Amino acid sequence: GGSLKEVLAKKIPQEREKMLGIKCLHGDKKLGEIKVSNVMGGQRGLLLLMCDTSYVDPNKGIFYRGIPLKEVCAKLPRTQKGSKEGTPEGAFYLLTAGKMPNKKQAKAVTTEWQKRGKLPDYCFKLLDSMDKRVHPMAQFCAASAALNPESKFVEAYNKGAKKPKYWEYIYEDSMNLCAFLPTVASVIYCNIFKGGKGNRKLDSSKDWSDNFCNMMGYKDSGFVDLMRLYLILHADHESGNVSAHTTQLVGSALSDPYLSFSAGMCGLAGPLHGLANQEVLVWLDKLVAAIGCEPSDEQILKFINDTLKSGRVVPGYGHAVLRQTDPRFSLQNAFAMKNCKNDPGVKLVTRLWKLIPKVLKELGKVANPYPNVDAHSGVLLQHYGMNEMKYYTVLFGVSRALGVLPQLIWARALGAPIERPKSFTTDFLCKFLSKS
Ligand code: AMX
Repeated sequence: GGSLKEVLAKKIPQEREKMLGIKCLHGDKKLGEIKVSNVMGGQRGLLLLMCDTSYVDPNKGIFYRGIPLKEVCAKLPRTQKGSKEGTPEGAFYLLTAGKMPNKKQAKAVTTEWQKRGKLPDYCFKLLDSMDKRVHPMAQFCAASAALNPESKFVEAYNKGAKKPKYWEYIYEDSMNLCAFLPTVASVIYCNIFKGGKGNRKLDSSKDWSDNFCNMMGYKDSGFVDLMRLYLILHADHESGNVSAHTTQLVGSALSDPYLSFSAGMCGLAGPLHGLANQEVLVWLDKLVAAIGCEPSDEQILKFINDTLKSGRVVPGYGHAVLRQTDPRFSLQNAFAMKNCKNDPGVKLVTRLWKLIPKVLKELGKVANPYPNVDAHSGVLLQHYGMNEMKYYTVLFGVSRALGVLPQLIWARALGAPIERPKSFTTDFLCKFLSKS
């Protein structure tokens, strides 16, 4: 059989054996040393986590299951009539199974999510009762956690399911959660920004992205294709980032996927993580207000220097790992060049790409002067009329499910234990240092 679950059922025993072998044969080998600065610096630079769904190479960019992101986008099967993009469902298959799906396999995920997507009434009630001042991300986290009565894992665990079987229930929960997310996210959007109006029913002729856009009130097929691309690009980024790692950490306590994902999303809501995409638009709005939509190079350079002089960073530029233009930026720009190259925001972002790296390089301290994913996403969403910046991180969150949930399935499949790093007191450190 070729269903995703069957592919997993075949692959998991092999991977288990491989891991066990590595652990038995090489468990004592050293991967590096721990410096005080690593510990005091947010664990930066330590090889502490294993993650096979994706990998970020400083120079070569982002890989999903070993395939460069650009190639992922090019090769994902086009399952929707008239669409020029692959589907996020296909990306989920790739990240979970470790293999590029064929058209039938990608389509099968779409069909499964249509079937599983009927959101329980109590979740609608919860969302409808939310005060509009509760941030869209806080609503998203609350609803994700509140879906936990749906958990097949909890049910099986309480009935005494055995550890080697855990992944099957985590898989079921992950599939159901993905299926629920477009409805959850679109209800939040419509409740906050459209006075509660909007369609709440999944249409079985539409894929995951099309249903999501449709329920938010967007019918333009160009916007749906943008959403497909957006949801593919933001899905996975190794396992050390805050949202992925939090999901893993909470999942390691055997909290169910609804709770684990919700915890990860609480982290995504921070301004140093998922919230950064709205900062870029705020800055671009200021730029346009100060020097207009088609400023000269000199005017732009002066504006950038003023930003830096005021002690602020240029938002959308730089990265903790990447040392080249973020492929997610390039892929969005390629989409923009094909679909809306005359949009004033797109033109401005494209011009800035030519100007900002030079300025940042001259500072001499910026490790990566090139644009990241957030430098582009906002102007594209605005092109199609989605102006509610406060909502953008929810789109990121819906996408991130496609990465962190496969990571969770695999963690249980491989029997990853509860995470529990050891901490030490400052006193201990001082005594240790005085001896060394
Ligand atoms: N503009 C101005 N200065 C910058 C800069 C930028 N875009 N990026 C880095 N620098 C500065 C840093 O502030 C730091 O200065 P300091 O020593 O005076 O404090 C110096 O360059 C060295 O920093 P770094 O090693 O290059 O970056 P980092 O790994 O510490 O941080 C990041 C990475 C993304 C937080 C940083 O580049 C930044 O603040 N960028 C702007 C904000 C942004 O775009 N965030 C979104 C990140 C993408 C994402 O993950 N969602």
